[in-house]
Amino acid sequence: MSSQGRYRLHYFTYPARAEPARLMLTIGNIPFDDVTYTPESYAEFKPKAPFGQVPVLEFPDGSMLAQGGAIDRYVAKLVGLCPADPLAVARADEAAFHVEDFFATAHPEAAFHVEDFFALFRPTWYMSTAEEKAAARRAILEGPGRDKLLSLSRLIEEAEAAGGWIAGDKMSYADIIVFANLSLLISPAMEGTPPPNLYDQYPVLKAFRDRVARVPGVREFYRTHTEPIRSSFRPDSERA
Ligand SMILES: N[C@@H](CCC(=O)N[C@@H](CS)C(=O)NCC(=O)O)C(=O)O
Repeated sequence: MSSQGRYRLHYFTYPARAEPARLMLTIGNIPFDDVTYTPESYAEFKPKAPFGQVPVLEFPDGSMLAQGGAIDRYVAKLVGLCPADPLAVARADEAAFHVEDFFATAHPEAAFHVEDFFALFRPTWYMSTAEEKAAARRAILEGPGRDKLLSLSRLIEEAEAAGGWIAGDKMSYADIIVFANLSLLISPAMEGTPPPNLYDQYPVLKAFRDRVARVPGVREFYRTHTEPIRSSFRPDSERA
């Protein structure tokens, strides 16, 4: 049941698929209940979720919207972070789709053949030892991950030169999604691989991540969400 007049965003505590929506609602000053689950407490919500998964955005009337991408785009429109021009929206999506499938399911054998940058890392979550994970992630970072980071870097460099932001002259949901995924990649959630200083090798990505981290609503969010797992989402000068 939704609390009166407020959105409720259902997700796990960690800063992954729901993080862009959390940030955009904060930027737009839209009050919402950030309903976070542990694996244990999630079991009760799962049967109520439209597709049995989170994130889910629950509207004040109790109806629900699933799929992180749909939620992001709906919230972006609510708060003025969705461009009006169809081509600008396509540019936003181009960048967002390039990065946002971090959690897409891929078989370990297929890890180096998937298209999306973050999907590369998915199989490593299921490796049993820290050494195995670190070795697999290093291989990704030196191989296909590097190519993906370089293409993202080129995309951002060209977009910034053309308009200032990924989809033109205004910040959009694409900037928030790319920021959240770049920050997650170097979060303590990744257990040290990739290393927190990964973007020293990618100055465009480093400057971009830092720039979005300094947007007032974003900075404010991480001043009140101080869990270690979110330390990598802060501006560089405020990272521990
Ligand atoms: N395509 C969906 C995927 C959602 C998804 O994979 N959610 C995961 C957490 S990131 C989940 O709910 N896992 C628990 C479950 O499947 O019960 C989206 O983007 O929202």
